[in-house]
Amino acid sequence: MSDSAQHLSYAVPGVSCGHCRAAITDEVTKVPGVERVEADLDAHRVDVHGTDLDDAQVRAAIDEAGYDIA
Ligand SMILES: [Cu+2]
Repeated sequence: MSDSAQHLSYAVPGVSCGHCRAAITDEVTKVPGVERVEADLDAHRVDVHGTDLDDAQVRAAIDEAGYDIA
């Protein structure tokens, strides 16, 4: 019974268009436990939903996509 739904939120100033959204979604969905990635282009924010998420891995994936977290 280790399942625990989680929601992590990151301020990512560089997220500004559909390309950014696709690049980040591609990378972050590879992280174990991630079920859904939402990139808000106006708020420059990335929301990650899943179970047993590893914050460090999600941050690394956003970095791998080429974006800095504020
Ligand atoms: Cu873009």
